Amino acid sequence: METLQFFHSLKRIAIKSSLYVFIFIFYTNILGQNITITDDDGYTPDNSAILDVKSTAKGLLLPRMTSTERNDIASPAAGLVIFNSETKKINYYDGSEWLEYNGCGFPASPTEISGNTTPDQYQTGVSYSIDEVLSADSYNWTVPEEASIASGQGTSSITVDFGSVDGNVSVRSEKDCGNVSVYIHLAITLQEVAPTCTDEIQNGNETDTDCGGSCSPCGDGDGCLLDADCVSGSCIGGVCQASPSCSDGVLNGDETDTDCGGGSCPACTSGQGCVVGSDCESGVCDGGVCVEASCSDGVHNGNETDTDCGGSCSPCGDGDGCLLDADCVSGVCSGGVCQSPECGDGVCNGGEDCVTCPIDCGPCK
Ligand SMILES: [Ca+2]
Ligand SMILES: [Ca+2]
Ligand SMILES: [Ca+2]
Ligand SMILES: [Ca+2]
Repeated sequence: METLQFFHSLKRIAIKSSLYVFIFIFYTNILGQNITITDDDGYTPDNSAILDVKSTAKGLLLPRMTSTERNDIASPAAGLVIFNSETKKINYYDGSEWLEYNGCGFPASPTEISGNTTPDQYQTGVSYSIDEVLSADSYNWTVPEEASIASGQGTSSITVDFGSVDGNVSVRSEKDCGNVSVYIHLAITLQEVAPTCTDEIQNGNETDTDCGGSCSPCGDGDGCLLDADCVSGSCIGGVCQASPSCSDGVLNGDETDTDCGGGSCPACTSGQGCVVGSDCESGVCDGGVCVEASCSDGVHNGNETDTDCGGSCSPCGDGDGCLLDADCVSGVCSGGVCQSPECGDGVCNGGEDCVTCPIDCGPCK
């Protein structure tokens, strides 16, 4: 019966105050207690509302009273709401005291964004600004994909570093209490620029910023697709590897074993890997392994002064290389070459004897 009483009292009030406002109360199902007050006779009440007040031309007027009048309300219900005519704020009773609904209004939207709508792709430091909005505490900006706000977020002007994607520069006003305005937008159409190897952007067919592809090769650690994209000549897993060196402790470059062999590192010692004899200190690569120098390997190696002779091998023949007289069969090393025996060379050699060459071999006794 309360619903019907409510209906009758509302109807009385409405008819008294205005002939133009219709009140429709739906109480076909009293148990549902679904009540609508509206000036739109085509309106269907929302089922979720026990009381649905609908108008596009008028508001809902709360009881207006002073703080004293408010405080005189006996046993106010939690949730009771009034408009405080002194503070001009909506007050509500939380069950134990009257509180003021936060007076934080919604800030107005900025009116217009000023700035370049056609900057170049990847252009940096492009400025955008708005006029300050009096009711705003700060501003939130958004920028197109790939772009970033270089400075000024929160303020009325920003600088933007663009990527290659068009989009909107947008901004809204915000209040410290969390209330925000709607965004306004400025459409940005980026202008294409031809890639260069000096524009500090990875573009064109570059594999990293300004290198690789048709630019000069990239340094260690840069991106790559092919070995040729790298200064080191080594692209593994899309990354330029460190340039091989003969001291990096890694078998790389054209080395035949770790840090030796190949065309640019020192020769390998015996037991290390090799491809050709020149990869080895001994000059002898046997089955992919460097072997020790010997006096019979057909290679000038070890301390030999010529191939397989001199040094700790047997002396060398005439015309072979030598360091000492002892490196030579003739016993005479001159100018790095073993000399043929001669009478008068100071050595009794070449079949000389006291008869044929007493000057070298001494007088016969
Ligand atoms: Ca570039
Ligand atoms: Ca190495
Ligand atoms: Ca030898
Ligand atoms: Ca002689």
